[in-house]
Amino acid sequence: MSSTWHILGAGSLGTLWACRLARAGKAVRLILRDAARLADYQAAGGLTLVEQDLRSHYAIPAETCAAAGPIHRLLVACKAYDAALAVARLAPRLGAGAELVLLQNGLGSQDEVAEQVPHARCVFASSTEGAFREADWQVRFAGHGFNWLGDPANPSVPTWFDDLQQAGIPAQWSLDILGRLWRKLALNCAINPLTVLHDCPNGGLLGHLAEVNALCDELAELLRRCGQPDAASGLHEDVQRVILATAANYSSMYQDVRHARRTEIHYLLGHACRAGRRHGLALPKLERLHQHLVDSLTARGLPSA
Ligand code: NAD
Ligand code: KPL
Repeated sequence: MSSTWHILGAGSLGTLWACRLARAGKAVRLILRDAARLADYQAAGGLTLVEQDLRSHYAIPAETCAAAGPIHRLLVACKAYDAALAVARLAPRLGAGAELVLLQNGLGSQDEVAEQVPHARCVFASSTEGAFREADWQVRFAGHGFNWLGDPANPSVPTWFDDLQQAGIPAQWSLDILGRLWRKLALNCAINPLTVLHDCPNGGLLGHLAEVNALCDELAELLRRCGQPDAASGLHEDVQRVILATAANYSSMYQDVRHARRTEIHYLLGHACRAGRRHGLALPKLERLHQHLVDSLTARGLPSA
């Protein structure tokens, strides 16, 4: 079985992972959207990773999804709303025993992907690393953060897990990856939409703590109802800690909106509201927040799902 890392999506996180794996001598191949993107990439001659103003260049081979040949190990680094369709196009190349690592934030996209490849193993990841695109094929790494990986269906650690440590990718295998993803989703729901609606950095929410706490009440109740009591425990304090620790930063959703990019609302606040409805749980504050956010995105001409 080939040990090549195929990386689907050469955006911020895809580039960060691809460059670190290639630097450690691992076999890596990028899968780009179409022939035009592939030609553009080939003209650029590779990916550039910028770390503390140190630029390194990696001429990683690339192909489009239309290429032939089996894929055994796939890192899915698209946005949550693109992941299932992108994987569906690769499904014929993903045979029995294939393993996917899903880097998407929020919840819901992991199940959508798994439906496309029922015979493959899907490892979920929750990442707090930060990277952003400076130019085409060039990504800056913020230089800190961590990755938790786990498989709700299978506790055994994948054979390739040591590759991450060898590549300097900070990671731990988690036996409670769903709890981790739910906790991050709750943090994102309590912070990100309010930063958009109040047009402020994370620290601006210190002036709206009653509103933040009321959302945390509903989010904690939702987590408990969804069988995630550990993710609910200490949520209010954790949200305030993150607001203080990232006071000068703008949330990822704020930045998406500012740059007129589609947000992942469907897999964050949208997922929380859908889960509440499925459990017959009234979440009036989260539902109102969701509606205000949808209205705000629509007014800006951005997708609201
Ligand atoms: P991004 O937009 O920078 O990159 C996504 C890439 O996927 C783009 O290059 C896009 O062209 C590509 N893509 C989409 N559909 C494709 C297809 N069918 N075939 C090939 N390529 C395709 O996104 P990102 O910031 O790297 O985020 C990826 C995921 O990681 C998101 O869910 C995000 O929330 C999560 N995340 C990102 C960061 C970060 O710092 N960037 C941190 C934590 C989590
Ligand atoms: O993850 C975040 C984001 O901006 O998406 C934090 C910093 C935790 C704010 O919710």
